[in-house]
Amino acid sequence: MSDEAAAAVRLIGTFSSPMVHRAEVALRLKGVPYEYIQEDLDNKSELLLKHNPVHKKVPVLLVRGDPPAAVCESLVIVEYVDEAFAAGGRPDLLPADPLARASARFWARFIDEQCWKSLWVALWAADGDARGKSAAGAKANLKLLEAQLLGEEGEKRFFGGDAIGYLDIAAGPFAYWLGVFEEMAATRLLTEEDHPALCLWAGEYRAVEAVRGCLPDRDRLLAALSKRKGLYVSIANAMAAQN
Ligand SMILES: N[C@@H](CCC(=O)N[C@@H](CS)C(=O)NCC(=O)O)C(=O)O
Repeated sequence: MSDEAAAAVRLIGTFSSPMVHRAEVALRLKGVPYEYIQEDLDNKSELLLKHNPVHKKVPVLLVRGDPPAAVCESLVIVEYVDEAFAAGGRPDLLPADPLARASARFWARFIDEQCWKSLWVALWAADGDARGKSAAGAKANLKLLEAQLLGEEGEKRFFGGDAIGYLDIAAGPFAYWLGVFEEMAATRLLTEEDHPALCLWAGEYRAVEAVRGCLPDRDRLLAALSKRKGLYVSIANAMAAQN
């Protein structure tokens, strides 16, 4: 895609969203200039509802033209950005090898479908028994993910090796947002004792310039997320009821 087309990229998001963070990191790593459109999730804009009528959630990436095309879902956006902005010596986010790509996608799906669910119930469910059971599952899930950082020659800096990539972006919310959620819920799930490699990775991830440049101020994030605590509890209760 040309630089002119890249300049037309707009991201609908909100600063407190870990899923929007994924999209921003992908754009920054690829060196794609973008305009950020701040969304108010308590009063959703026509623009968001029009372009993500299915889920009505951020992030949404608007690309090209009038009317623009919309790409929804954080990991779909990351893959789109990787493919659409491949030229010009930009770094690849997904590995080149098909097996490694499949593996990265598998673990990203594991993060979204299993890890977050177990973490969410462990952090927020009203039922103490459900919280306790889910905490054990969440820690075990994090341990499984952590094992992906251990290569044949020892611990890897990032999931794909020496350079940050797709799976790091998928797991990125664990490196910053999870600590804030843990503080709000007064529950520790990701610890240096249980997950030393994942904690080391989290430090490496936060230190990457493209990541550092779009991490929100922690106090501001804590204040914004705290306002949504009631919503988190009701989502976790519904998840616990399905188990
Ligand atoms: N699976 C979606 C999840 C997106 C998501 O949950 N976005 C939240 C903010 S983190 C949102 O827009 N929430 C608004 C709502 O649920 O009404 C993705 O990965 O993009």
